[in-house]
Amino acid sequence: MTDSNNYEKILPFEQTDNNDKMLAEQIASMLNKNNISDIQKTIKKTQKLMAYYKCAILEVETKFKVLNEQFSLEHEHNPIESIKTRLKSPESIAEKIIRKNLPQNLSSIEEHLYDVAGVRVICSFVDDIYVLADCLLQQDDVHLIKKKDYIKNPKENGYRSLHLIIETPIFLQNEKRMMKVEVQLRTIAMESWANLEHKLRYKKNLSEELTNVTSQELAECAKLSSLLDEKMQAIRNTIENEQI
Ligand code: 0O2
Repeated sequence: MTDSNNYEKILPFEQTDNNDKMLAEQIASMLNKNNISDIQKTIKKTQKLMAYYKCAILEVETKFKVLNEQFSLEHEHNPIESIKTRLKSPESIAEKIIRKNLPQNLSSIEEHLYDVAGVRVICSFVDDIYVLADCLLQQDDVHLIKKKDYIKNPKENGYRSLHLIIETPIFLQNEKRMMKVEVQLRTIAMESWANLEHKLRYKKNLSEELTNVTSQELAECAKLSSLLDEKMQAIRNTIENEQI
């Protein structure tokens, strides 16, 4: 699991050229290559692939920004509090490839890893999550690959979020390319719980006893966070029903 704070606003392309190169070199060095020319070719291909994922992130981020604007105009309400994006780190990509026992090459990343490009949408209310997800999935250039509803079915530790793996095109100079993007939709309460849980879980030097106590307390916090979401939604419904 990568640090939730890896989800950041992405920089304009011109500022990320060096980062891209480093990223591509790191990933290429993890793939099985024997000679310099092979390594150079792989670096170039990796750099390209990562740039495509960045483009896909931009496309999906824009789709949500457009929806937010439209809601603001038509319903005088912005469903989105903030959007965070992240490109999966080379370490995380390598860890997943090895853990899942997948072939260590670039096509394997494209074919089997669904979360290299990540877009996280943070909403004020639970209902908005489902409205936004529906609006996104209705778009004719968005194809749903997989949906995991951890809001209706929270994970055992209390983790909640709606996850969508989608495929959407990016349009290059002479090519249309379908790219996979993981979209996570959550409320502010879910985001704050997940960030704290992630930080605490990665404290490696806790005793077993403390780890157990902490897990129970985190589960309790998850229930409170869910209750908070329910109450905020109920208040909003009451106010909206009262409005003439
Ligand atoms: P990263 O790089 O941080 O995003 P799958 O991709 O389906 O093979 P997985 O990991 O079971 O594998 O998918 P799932 O359950 O949909 O989780 C994907 C992402 O959701 C995780 O990313 C986290 O960002 C988030 N997530 C899932 N469960 C938890 C949890 O219990 N706590 C927190 N804080 N976040 C969670 P990755 O893949 O771990 O890495």
